[in-house]
Amino acid sequence: PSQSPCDDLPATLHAHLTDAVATLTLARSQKRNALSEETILGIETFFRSLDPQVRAVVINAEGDHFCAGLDLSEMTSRDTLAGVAHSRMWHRVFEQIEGGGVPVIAALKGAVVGGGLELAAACHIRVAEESTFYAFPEGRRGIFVGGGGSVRVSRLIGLARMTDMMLTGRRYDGTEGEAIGLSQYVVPAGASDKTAHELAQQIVGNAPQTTFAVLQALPRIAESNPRDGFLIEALMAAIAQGTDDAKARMQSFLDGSAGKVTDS
Ligand code: 1HE
Repeated sequence: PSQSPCDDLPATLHAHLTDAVATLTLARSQKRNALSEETILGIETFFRSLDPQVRAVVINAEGDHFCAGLDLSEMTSRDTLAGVAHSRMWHRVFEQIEGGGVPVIAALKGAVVGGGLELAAACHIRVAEESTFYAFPEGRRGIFVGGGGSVRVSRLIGLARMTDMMLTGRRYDGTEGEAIGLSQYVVPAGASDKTAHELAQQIVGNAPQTTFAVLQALPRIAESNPRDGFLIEALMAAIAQGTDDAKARMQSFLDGSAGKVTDS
């Protein structure tokens, strides 16, 4: 069954729900899916109103480009303080994507630039078509990243590559992007949405305690000093193992009724 998971979205976003997978589509291809304030707030509305039955989200886009970043036509009207508030608003919304408790997969193609790359970086898995190109045009526009890119993209590719992208306007294509960590997958033209939904289906079958551990504990462990990280890991492992769900899954492997690692 396919239905709308959220009735209150701006015209620049579409959403639908199929079983436990919700899809959010950037639907402003005539402006290359540039992110207006209304669209950013619509993304927040979508994530805040997600039904608890949703176990994975795919963010995809209409047209040839995932997202051309910040809507530059709205920038000129903002003074300094309003600019800070605007950036903090993006942070709040993207934190909802990254920390909302549901795995989010981005299906990328064409331009993934500026704020579009920041949006992609807030997702947990990125599937890029070969047509994808990544860049930070902020340097050329005389501005700086404001949607969390200095933290999230630096973490994905390292400070040196982030510095180079911002100073020189360097672009990476889909294949190069996968090699340096901008996406986890690279797929042929037209295939990102299908692959993203296939991955979502695999995630839906995971135990909730594992999804919780991966989304909530793993990033904290990565930011911790190793001694704290080992402790959080041990606590999280014990909590996951102690669930009836984990015990049932391990028993079904021992009974021979659960798949092996080598099964597809
Ligand atoms: C836009 C935007 C936009 C396109 N804001 N309107 N982002 C950028 O600096 C990227 C700017 N965009 C581009 O470089 C190109 O548009 C693309 C490479 C993405 C696509 O090129 P193309 O030839 O397919 O399309 P186009 O003809 O350039 O654009 C089609 C329309 O979309 C056109 O409007 P039209 O009314 O003349 O048809 C463009 O003006 C419009 N458009 N991109 C507004 N970004 C939280 S801080 C984040 C900071 C940033 O993200 S800075 C990076 C901004």
